[in-house]
Order: sequence, then structure tokens, then C-alpha cells
Amino acid sequence: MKELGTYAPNTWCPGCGNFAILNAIKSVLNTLNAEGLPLENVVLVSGIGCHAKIVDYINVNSFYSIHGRVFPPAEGMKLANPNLKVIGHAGDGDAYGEGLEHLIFAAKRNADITAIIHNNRVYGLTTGQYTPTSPLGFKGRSTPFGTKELPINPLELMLSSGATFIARGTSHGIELLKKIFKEAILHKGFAIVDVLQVCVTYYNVYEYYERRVYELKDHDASDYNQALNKIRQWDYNSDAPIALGVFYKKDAPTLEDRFYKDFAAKDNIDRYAKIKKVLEESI
Ligand SMILES: Cc1ncc(C[n+]2csc(CCOP(=O)(O)OP(=O)(O)O)c2C)c(N)n1
Ligand code: SF4
Ligand SMILES: [Mg+2]
Repeated sequence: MKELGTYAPNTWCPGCGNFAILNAIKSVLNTLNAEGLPLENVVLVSGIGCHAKIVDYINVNSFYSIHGRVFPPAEGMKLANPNLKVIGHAGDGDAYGEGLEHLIFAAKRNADITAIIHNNRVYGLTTGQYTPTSPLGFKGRSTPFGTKELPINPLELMLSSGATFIARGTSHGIELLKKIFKEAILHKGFAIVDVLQVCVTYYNVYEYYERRVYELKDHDASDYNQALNKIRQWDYNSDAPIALGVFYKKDAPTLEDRFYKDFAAKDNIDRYAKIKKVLEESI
């Protein structure tokens, strides 16, 4: 396995589910590299949170953004250089809280990027506050008597927003995670993978997941209604079975396809020069 490690000391808690995501993504990048993807064409983008440190631990190009803003820079990079594989690592607080509108717009535009959500259903870095996917009654630093609100189902929201690849994995199923990550990264269009990542320190639901998860079988991921039914089966609050795998997959024009089509070279001007000229003229 090619060395993708860095000099940065790892500061995650022992047993944190982020380790599985780190190992899975490193393994997938190595596989893709062996299959012809130059690693210099990969950019990882992160927000702020425990999850975000992942970009410090992988030796490829990366961009540390700010909390809630993983996807605007990721979209910009892909638009500016469509040869890149841009992978955004966001937390649940990051993507489903403060950055929710950016996530919806990335899905709506079908930007050709991958979103990996480290969904531990808690604000880990800031020591245990509730997030949009914490269950009703969640007791944490900001809600000592338990939350009084239901969680959102982020994948249902993604389906209705236009995401063209929607999947779920867990941090204790690394082989499935690798399979899903690879498929998500190779998907042309906006791909989101919600990873139920266990935070052993502030919300350890390892056993809860162990008892409920199952892998999707005989599921037609091209069927919107089947995807919706499976996504709705567990609402991030109930005790229902939790499906893992690819819920939905669709081919559709991407933001970049549409953008570059308008600037297609009808003359000898290079497409980047042409875009620059149009932008300059519009200022
Ligand atoms: C713009 C901005 N808003 C809020 C914060 C404070 N903040 C930093 S990390 C964080 C929560 C992180 O939770 P999550 O995104 O779920 O990541 P985790 O630590 O659980 O991986 C918050 C609220 C910040 N640093 N910047
Ligand atoms: S606080 Fe939770 S998410 Fe953060 S490193 Fe520790 S176990 Fe992982
Ligand atoms: Mg979190």
C-alpha cells in the first residue's frame, strides 16, 4: 500500500469512528491511483470539527475551509479545474447544521463532487452539543435535560434536493465503506455518503447500530420511490432497521457539464481564457 500518511500527530480519541473513515478513504485513493487516477488530481476539503482533521492525516492536496463551508470551495475547485476529483469531508454539525444551505445547493446543482459526512450525531470538537441528527431527548452539554426536537433525515432531504448518488455506511463496516466510497468518487455528479461514525466520547451508539444495521439487497437504486422508502425506513430517531448501501443513483448533467457547454470552444480560444474573458467583460 502506497504511503499516504503525514507527519501530523493524530489527536482523535482512541476508538473514534473517524479512524475507519481515514483507513477506508486512504485505501480507496490507493486503489484508484493503481487504476490510473493521479493522486495530484485529488483534493480533499474539510470543515471544522474532529472530522476535519482527516485532511491533515492524508498526504494529498487539501483545503481546510471553515465550519459549514466545505461545499462552496469544493464546487469552486471543480468548476475551475474539472480534471480534479474533489472530496469534501464534513461533520453532521458542519453539513446538516450551519452549512445546510450549501449542501442543498451543491445537490441541487449536481456539482460533480463527493460529500463524505462524518455523522456522529453530535458536535464532537466542541465537546458534546446536539446536532440536527441527534435523536429526541439527546442529553449533551447544551441540552442537559434532553432535546425537545426531532432530528432531520438528511438523506431524504438530499433526495428531494437533487443529489444523484445517495448512500449510507457505518464506521464499523469498513469493507462496505470502501466499496461505497469508491462508487461515490467515481460517480459523475453530486454524491453524498452519510457515515454513521461513532463518537466514543460524546455519543457512543455502537451497540445501537450493531443491532439494527443491515445491507441493502435486491434494491433498485435507479428507482426514486424505492430509494425514498428505504431512506424513510429509519428516521434517525426510531428503533427501525437501518439500511446501509447505495439508496439512489442517477445519471444527470452536472453543473460543470452545463457550465462548460455554454463556453464550448467554437473558435480557437482555450475554454479557460474564454471564461476569463466573459467574466472580465461582466465586471
Ligand atoms: C463559522 C464557525 N461556526 C462555529 C464554529 C464552532 N464550531 C467548531 S467545530 C463545531 C462543531 C463541530 O461539529 P461537527 O461538524 O459535527 O464535527 P465533529 O466535531 O463532530 O466531527 C462548531 C460549532 C466555528 N469554529 N466556526
Ligand atoms: S470527541 Fe468523538 S468524534 Fe471527536 S475524536 Fe473523540 S471520539 Fe472522535
Ligand atoms: Mg459531529
